[in-house]
Amino acid sequence: MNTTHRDNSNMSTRPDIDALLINPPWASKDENIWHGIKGAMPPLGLLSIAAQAERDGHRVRILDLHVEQATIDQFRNTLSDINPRIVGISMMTSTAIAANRVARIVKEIHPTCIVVVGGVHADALPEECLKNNAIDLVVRGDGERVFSEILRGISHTTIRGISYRDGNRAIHNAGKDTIEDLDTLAPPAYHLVPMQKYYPAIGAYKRLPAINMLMTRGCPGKCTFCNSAETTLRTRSAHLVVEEIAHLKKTYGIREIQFYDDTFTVIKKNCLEFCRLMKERNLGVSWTAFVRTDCFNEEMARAMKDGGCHQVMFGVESGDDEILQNIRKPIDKVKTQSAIKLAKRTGLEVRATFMFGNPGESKASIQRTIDYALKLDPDLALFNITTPYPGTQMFDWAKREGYLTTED
Ligand code: B12
Ligand code: SF4
Repeated sequence: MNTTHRDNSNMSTRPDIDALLINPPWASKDENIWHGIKGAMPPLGLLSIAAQAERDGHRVRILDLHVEQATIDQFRNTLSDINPRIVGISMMTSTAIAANRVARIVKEIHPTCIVVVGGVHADALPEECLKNNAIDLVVRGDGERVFSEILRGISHTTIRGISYRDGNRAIHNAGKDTIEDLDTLAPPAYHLVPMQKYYPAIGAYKRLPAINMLMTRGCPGKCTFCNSAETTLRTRSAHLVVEEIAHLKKTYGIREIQFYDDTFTVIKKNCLEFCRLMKERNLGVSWTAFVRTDCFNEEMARAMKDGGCHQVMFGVESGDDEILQNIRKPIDKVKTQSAIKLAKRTGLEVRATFMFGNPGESKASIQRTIDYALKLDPDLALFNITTPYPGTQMFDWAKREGYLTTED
């Protein structure tokens, strides 16, 4: 990131780029602390939107404020050096405060620039986003085609899945975009981010440099705590994903991929084809993936291992049957136990995640989860406190029942 200060007044009024896409920092609540947590992976949503915009002939830049660990002053200076026509900001619930702040700084420096937000938080709470006057448009759903339409100058009043202000009123255009054929998308614009600066969280990788990828989007699961519940499941073709891995290896020396698909094995045929191709190409790239214990069997485990997978992560959540029912993830505990045994027997390292504090939780059910975790004996066990995120069934329930003490 350019840290030299430039005088704003020298700037031409003609936009010098079409779109600036910003990944906000993982800021803490403290207004004075811009950065909270460390560890960073490329923002795949923005990379995909940028790739589509470039394919359409637009000039695009990405500012990943998280990986750059930029101070607010550095961000202001960089922004003063660029004159974008449109700024797009990504928003998860955990980055919403920072994203709102980024939007205000953008408007302060470039008052005529159109500010667009998208991402899972914006999708869940568009009305709340529009309360920030620095935000002009909210995109719900997949962003590639919709952002492209905004860039092409199509009126936002006619684009599906956009929310905007009309006077003091929030207008929500019907529908939202879901890209059915993921193979039509341009490969993520990795060249627009500082690839050498990314590094994954501890415990998840074996080799560096490592990077995140997705083969599928969406999940048929119905879990009440999860933003992916009941989304539309789609997949990229296995051979295109393998080509992309070969490109990442050749261009950036990538030696490990972390697949962040909600359930990597859910489209069995494509997953097996991916494993076969990885074995055949022998790229020397290892990988990890998230799997549901009821979407895993001997054939899959063996194929994954042979294809270079070294770790699988299972979301076990609870050792209490009633809680598993309550959160709408009623996977048979015997099935979970045998899936974990099978993975270990095949030589795959097992990460298992658990939750405390789901509806119906008691001291006894927490103990049952701890006992169950010990019995399952994964290589790594992670315990999290349930958080009702906006956009989930659990959030709606907690709000309705008056259980939310804060919506921050
Ligand atoms: C990878 C990932 C991570 C990585 C982030 C690395 C990175 N740079 O991507 C890591 C492991 C670090 C992570 C951490 C966390 N994560 Co996470 N993560 C994911 C995951 C699995 C994939 C994200 C992804 O790449 N998707 C693929 C891309 C293509 O989709 P996308 O990002 O949504 O972008 C599309 C649209 O949203 C939209 N869009 C996005 N941004 C923008 C911007 C504009 C301008 C426009 C127009 C459109 C647009 O267009 C994009 C392309 O179609 C999602 C689940 C999921 N399946 O999406 C959870 C998810 C985003 N994570 C979640 C959570 C809860 C967390 C944590 C809070 C967990 C925790 N307790 O610590 C932390 C928060 C970290 C932080 N930032 O503070 C929740 C978010 C819920 C919410 N309401 O915000 C999700 C949705 C999981 C879930 N299913 O519930 N996460
Ligand atoms: S928790 Fe896992 S299985 Fe359940 S909806 Fe989310 S991604 Fe799907």
